[in-house]
Parts: sequence; C-alpha cells; structure tokens
Amino acid sequence: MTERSDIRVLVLDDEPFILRLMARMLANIGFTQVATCETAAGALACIDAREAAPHLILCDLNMPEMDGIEFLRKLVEHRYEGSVILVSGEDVRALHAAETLALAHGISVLGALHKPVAPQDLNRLVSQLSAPGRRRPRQAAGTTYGPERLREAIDKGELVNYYQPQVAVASGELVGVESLVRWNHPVDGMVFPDQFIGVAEDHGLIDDLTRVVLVGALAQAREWLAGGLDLKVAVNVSMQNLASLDFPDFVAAQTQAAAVAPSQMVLEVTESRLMQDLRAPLEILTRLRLKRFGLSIDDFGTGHSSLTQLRNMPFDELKIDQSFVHGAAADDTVRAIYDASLGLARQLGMQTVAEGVEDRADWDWLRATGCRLAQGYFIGRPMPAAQLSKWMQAWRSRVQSEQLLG
Ligand code: G
Ligand code: G
Ligand code: MN
Repeated sequence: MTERSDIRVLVLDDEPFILRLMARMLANIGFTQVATCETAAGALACIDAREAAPHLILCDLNMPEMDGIEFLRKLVEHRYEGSVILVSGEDVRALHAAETLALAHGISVLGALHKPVAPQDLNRLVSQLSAPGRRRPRQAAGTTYGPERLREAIDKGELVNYYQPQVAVASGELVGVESLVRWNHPVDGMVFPDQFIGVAEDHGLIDDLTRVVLVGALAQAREWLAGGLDLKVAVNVSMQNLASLDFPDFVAAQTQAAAVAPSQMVLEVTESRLMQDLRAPLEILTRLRLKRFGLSIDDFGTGHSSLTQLRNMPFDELKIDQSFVHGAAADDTVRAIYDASLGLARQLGMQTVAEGVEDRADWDWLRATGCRLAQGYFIGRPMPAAQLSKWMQAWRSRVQSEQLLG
C-alpha cells in the first residue's frame, strides 16, 4: 500500500464544514478515495462493509451521540484493522490521553492533530502510512518462561550482562554504565528482561538473579579498572531484593572481593509494587548508604517511584524516567515534569541522570537544562562489555564531528 490514491480514507466529524475542509486537504496531498461521515454509527457501518472498509480514519473526539473515545472502543469490537489519526480542538493533554488510550486498545495510531489542522502536520502523519516500521503499541511479553526454566538459566550461566553508557552532559565523557541483564537462550536467542524479571520476582528467583548480575558487573568493573577505565557501574535492584536482610552484607562482601570501591557501584531501585512493610528496605538501603554505595531512584515519576520514596529512602541519585525525557523540549507537559524532577533532585543535593535520550533534540535539551548524566539510544544502546571500547572511539569522534558540546 504505497500509493496515496490506493488508500481509502474516512473522515469522521460532526461538523460538515470540517468534513469539507479535511476532504479538500487530503485531496491536495494526493488522496483520491476520501469518504466523510457525520456520525460514529455511520463510520462503523463503513467498517463493517469489509472489502470497502477504510485503511485510515481521521476521527474527531468531541461529537454528540457517540464521542470519539467510545468510537475507539467500538473500533476494536468491529475488528477495524486500519490506522487512526485523532483530530480535536480539545487541549493537547486530552488529545494525548486519547492517543494513549487508542494505543492501549492496540489500535495503530499515527498521531493526533490539533484543530485548526495545519496541512503540513497532516502530511507528516499520513506519510507514516507507507513508511516501514510505523508505530505499533508496545507488545507485552511474547513468550513467558516458567520458573523452572529460568532457574536452570540462572544456574547454567545463560544470563549475560549488557552495559549501556552514561555520559556527562557537560563534557561528553563516559562516566559509567548501567548493567541490563539479557537471557542468552540457546533456542530462542536473546530474551529481554521484561519477559523474565516478573517471573523471577513472582517465584522467589530474584535474589539469585540479582546476585548473578551483581557478581558479573563487579567482575566487569574490576576488568575495566585493570585496563585503566574507572567507571561507575549501576545494577538494577528489585524492591523484593530489599526483603532479605543479608543483602547489604552480600553486596559489601562481593564488592570487596572484586577489589572495587563501593562508591563505584550504584544500585538502581524501582518499586514495581507497593511495599507494605518498609522496615526491611529502609534498613537495607540505609546500611548500603553508610557503606558508601550509590543509591539511585530509577524510573522516577512512574509506578511507585514517588515523592514518598524520596522522602523516606537515602537515595543520592535520581533517574528521570525516559517518558519525561524524550521529546521534553517539544511537549509542555513532559517538559514540566522533567523540570520539576530536575529541580527536586537539585534541591535535595542528588545527582541527576536522564534516561531515554533518543535524539539530538533530547541531547540539546539536557545541555540547556544542566542535567548531569545522559543515557539513551542517541548515545549508545546496551551492548556486551567487549564492545565498549569500540563504542568509546565512535562516541568521541561523534562528539567532535556532530559538535555535541556546542
Ligand atoms: O534494556 P531493558 O529492556 O534491558 O530492560 C527492561 C527492564 O528490565 C528495565 O526496567 C530494567 O530496569 C529491568 N532490568 C534489566 N536488568 C535488570 C536486572 O538485572 N534486575 C532487575 N531487577 N531488573 C532489570
Ligand atoms: O532500568 P530501567 O527501567 O531504567 O531500564 C532502562 C530501559 O530503557 C531498558 O529497557 C533499556 O534498554 C531502555 N532504553 C535505554 N535507552 C533507551 C532510549 O533511548 N529509548 C528507549 N525507549 N528505551 C531506552
Ligand atoms: Mn535502571
């Protein structure tokens, strides 16, 4: 489906004036098969005419009778397989909420347009129709693995650490890495943590998993030190790890055995579910802090990584979640949350890391706002340790050639 003249478009809006306007705009950019509809019920009838069903629907949100939100749900019930663009005069946050909802429904949403619609914005969104790899909702785990198989993987050493660089925004220098575990599955290939961390947490395997990751990260830190690379190494710690009171002693003993300074290690904590009894996590984190380990509050602003945690737990680093970093420069809401998080960290004397730096605009935004560390695909993807020195060379030359330091 590459030619615009082959694409059946349906415009749904209760205003006949808007329908005429949008139809003309679509015709101007090459769409010849454009139908219009004043009611959601009428649009659903078009979808039910299977062979003539539209490939793309431009949908208004605010309509009498059935509104656009209800229409989105009906689209799923009517097994609509095409794409959707949301169009509304509502404020951008309402439009964004509707877009999120549509994605959660599994609908292929090309984006949202604010009224009055600018022709170039419409053109930009529809150009994704023929582009490969257009946005799809993030799928939940495809395969899930049973606890027995995961147990075996842990014991057999099938888990490997990948490392994602963290660089200083001011100097571009590599400061540290985050360890991100992968399962090198002999049959299925590379399995990502979303598909097994939850299983480990639910079946009492997370302590052993974290220990394997930590020991691997420490060995790697030692190897880098021996090669003259003094890097901070972060490890993700599940809140469930903070239920075993011997955790700090284990961490301290392993760190000492690897001849790594505690201050070189960072433990990133996310609270994925609410903890009832805070005594154990508080004891554990406070002891780790006293031993000079770095403690980072991960995914800040999401889930239960909240203000309450900031108040109670002795964190010395705040990682701004990627959803408040990527696109911050261009989105008022995202920017407000990013600014607030950064300000909070500063007032509390915490280090700041922004994750999810995906493009040059994100990078420039961090430079303008003075976040200390940056992590994300724009800088480097998670990689096996052996690739780090190659990446460092490439990054250094990019810093020069792309003038990343201004
Ligand atoms: O790269 P990525 O797909 O690796 O990681 C997905 C999620 O899995 C992230 O939320 C990350 O924090 C988590 N994760 C990655 N490695 C580990 C780990 O070793 N332990 C825990 N508890 N979570 C991890
Ligand atoms: O531990 P945490 O939940 O912060 O895990 C980081 C997750 O984000 C990992 O899954 C990692 O692979 C992923 N990630 C790292 N850099 C980027 C990025 O620039 N964009 C996006 N979307 N994800 C990233
Ligand atoms: Mn993390």
